[in-house]
Amino acid sequence: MDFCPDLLIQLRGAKRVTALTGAGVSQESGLRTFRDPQTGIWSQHKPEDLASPEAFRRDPQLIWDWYAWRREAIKGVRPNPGHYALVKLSEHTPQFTLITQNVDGLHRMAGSTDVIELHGNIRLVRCSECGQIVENWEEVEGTVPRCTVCGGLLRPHVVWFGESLPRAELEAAVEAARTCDVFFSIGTSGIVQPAAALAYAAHNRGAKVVEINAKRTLLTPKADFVLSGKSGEVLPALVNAAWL
Ligand code: BV8
Ligand code: ZN
Repeated sequence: MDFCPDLLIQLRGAKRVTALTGAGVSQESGLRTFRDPQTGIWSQHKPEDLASPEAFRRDPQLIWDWYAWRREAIKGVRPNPGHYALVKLSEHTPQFTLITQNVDGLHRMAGSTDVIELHGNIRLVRCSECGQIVENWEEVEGTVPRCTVCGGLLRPHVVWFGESLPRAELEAAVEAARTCDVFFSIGTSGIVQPAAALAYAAHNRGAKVVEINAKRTLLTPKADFVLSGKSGEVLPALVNAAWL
């Protein structure tokens, strides 16, 4: 795979690199993206409709079961070469920030540290009343577990549509976008806000925006470098071309 020499020069000379990832970076690990049609009983639901506080209020069991199904789906799933290449990228750049919209935890599993999980992590749940975060809970078919502190219903520790992002994570993400030399947008359709605004924040501060995606997105016309392809193939090749 050949890369534009100017991109390699920008990358080798960058003091600060920030990367934002979406569902596409986990696609080669066997996980469906948000755009991919759901299967089975979930195929008649749009993810956006299920991932909302209103849906949970309306039918907590249905939403609990959807996340339990997704947790089952990620069991045994491993990071792919794209995740590992981002670990390598962090080792070659003086300052690197990884921001993800993914709730699958695969970046951490690949060895990335200080990952900003903007939309939470599906492997954790919290109380919908007192907010107590819980790592281990008893899964009983047909019931939504309750908080041992206040008895409230447990819910996935993720950000639902219509809910604000965790303040510290969002502020850190905006800061990393505004102060980087190179901003990578990897495997994201760039539709969901405010995550989708980060690339533009970086661009407006003079950073070089690099898009890695199997398809064109809303961001493509604005990107300085467009690497079309699968992130699990493009990222390792790029790191090799730049440093090895
Ligand atoms: C909020 C966790 C304050 C849950 C998720 C302004 C304008 C319009 C709408 C809004 C707006 N501001 C706020 C909104 C509303 C909303 C929003 O953006 N709606 C969209 C649908 C228009 N945003 C919110 O509600 C946010 N909260 O703003 O709070 C507020 C509140 C109320 C009103 C106003 C303001 C909260 C958003 C977070 C929601 N939670 N996830 C869960 O997972 O269950 S979002 C979820 O969907 C993911 O985390 C991710 O962010 C998004 C999916 O997007 P992608 O990751 O990009 O995945 P997608 O499938 O779309 O695309 C995959 C891409 O990969 C494709 O481009 C494909 O080509 C590519 N690809 C595939 N394979 C590969 C590949 N690329 C490379 N290699 C491959 N192998
Ligand atoms: Zn509670």
